[in-house]
Amino acid sequence: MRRITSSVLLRTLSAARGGAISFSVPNRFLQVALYGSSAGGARAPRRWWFTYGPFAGASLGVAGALATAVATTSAYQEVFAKEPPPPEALPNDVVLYQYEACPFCNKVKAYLDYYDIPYKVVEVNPLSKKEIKWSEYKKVPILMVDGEQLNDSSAIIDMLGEKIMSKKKAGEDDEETKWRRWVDNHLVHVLSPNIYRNTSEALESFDYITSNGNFSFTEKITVKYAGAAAMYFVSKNLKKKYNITDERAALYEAAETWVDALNGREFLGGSKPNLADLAVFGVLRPIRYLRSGKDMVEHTRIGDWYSRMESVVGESARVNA
Ligand SMILES: N[C@@H](CCC(=O)N[C@@H](CS)C(=O)NCC(=O)O)C(=O)O
Repeated sequence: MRRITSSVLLRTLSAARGGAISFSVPNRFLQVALYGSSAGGARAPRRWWFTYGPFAGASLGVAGALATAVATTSAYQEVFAKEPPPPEALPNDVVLYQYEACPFCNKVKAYLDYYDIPYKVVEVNPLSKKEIKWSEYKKVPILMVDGEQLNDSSAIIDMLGEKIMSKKKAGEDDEETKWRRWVDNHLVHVLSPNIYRNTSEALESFDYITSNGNFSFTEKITVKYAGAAAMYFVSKNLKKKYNITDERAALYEAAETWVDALNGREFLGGSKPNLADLAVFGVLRPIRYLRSGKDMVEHTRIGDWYSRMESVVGESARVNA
């Protein structure tokens, strides 16, 4: 415990000193940082059970209600259906090494969930990383597909697209590619300054992180308070690094930019989400039910699209508990 506390404090000091922090300094925290949103992700309620389920037609009598329910549900599912691969293309064994609220991991999960590719999850301890000791690549997500190791969220998604979905990679100038790049180069950098904006939001974030992550009992307590304090300072440096003056304004602007990109379409992909929709949804999932995510939905037009994404991505394809 003392070792963790002092290393956290050391990093806090180095960040607070305001010098240029090397990426490895905030990274140790970033990896824990976006960690553990139980309110979002796969556990988010499936809204359509309420909106389109049998209760929708209750006032029409039993037969009418059932007919309405069946019709509306299937009409809904037709529009918002998942797109599973042909069964013969499904791999036998897919294992995701992740941190629960890491935005990059959630991007991969959004893909696996939407395409209904069953996967197991191994939650990595961000301090010891003992679950990925065998790997030379030390970041998450790592995806093992029938024994083959895939690293880096965007590369993983490209590989899965080619191997399982038999999809050709979109061109560099393609709209989908452009917005996927925007997610990796812009959107993800706006998240940390927001979820650690002030002490109460930093504590809220670390409460999620420690409640849902793979930590020992002592790590949980230490990481919650020391991590929140450290990230509060680190996020100030991240703001400087990415030229963000007002973090909330930057988050709202990103959300509005995305809605503008939709240009009236249900999804960027049209009537079905494409990889950019899945990427934006995936990285926003861990923050959606934190203060920053609630503010974002309240103050921008992104909520409708986000709800559609929640519905269409549906239940998790994760197979282990
Ligand atoms: N470009 C990578 C970034 C992955 C990444 O930075 N993951 C963080 C967790 S959110 C991590 O593992 N950091 C560990 C470290 O930097 O040591 C991707 O898209 O997968």
